[in-house]
Amino acid sequence: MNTGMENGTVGAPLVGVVLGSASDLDKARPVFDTLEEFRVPYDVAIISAHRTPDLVEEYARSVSGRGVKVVIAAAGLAAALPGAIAALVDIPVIGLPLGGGPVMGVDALLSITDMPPGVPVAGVGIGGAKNAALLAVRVLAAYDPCLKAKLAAFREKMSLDVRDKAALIQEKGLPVWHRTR
Ligand code: AIR
Repeated sequence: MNTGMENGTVGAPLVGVVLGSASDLDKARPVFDTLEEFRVPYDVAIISAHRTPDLVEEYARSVSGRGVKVVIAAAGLAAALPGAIAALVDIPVIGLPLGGGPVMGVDALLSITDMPPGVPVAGVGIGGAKNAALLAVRVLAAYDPCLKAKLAAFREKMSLDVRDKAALIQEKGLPVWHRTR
């Protein structure tokens, strides 16, 4: 667990990141990097829906009291974790299906997206760790003008990067399309 101070972000965690296993850590790394890029405080818990069901409930019961606004829950295989947490909280839960295993994460993807009506989990693609964090940032930015401005700057930089790459392709001699206005 961290308080947010250790990773360059300050304050009580706004995002709770939950991993189904310590073995998921590397695959979830872009979540931490992206939240840190936006200076969003988070903490991390390792909790398995199947191996530590008691911790799922305890964790879920703790989130609102701790001021957590969004949960990102990542798991591979039969990824029940995001849904199990969503069943117990009122805040948005973003499910991050992790690849690997016999069907390369399709099992986790379906476990996360095919929730019964009444218990929504927002899903990103298999291994979509960066997008999971960006989605959490978007949720928080709806209530935070400073974060909204950072998000706008991030999107602008992304757009400029695409144009710069197109310019590089042109330098290589390809007839690149240009907008007319
Ligand atoms: N997992 C753990 N408990 C329930 C599930 N679905 C997932 C973890 C990990 C995979 O099982 O999220 O992706 C393998 O975990 P381990 O600990 O055996 O490496």
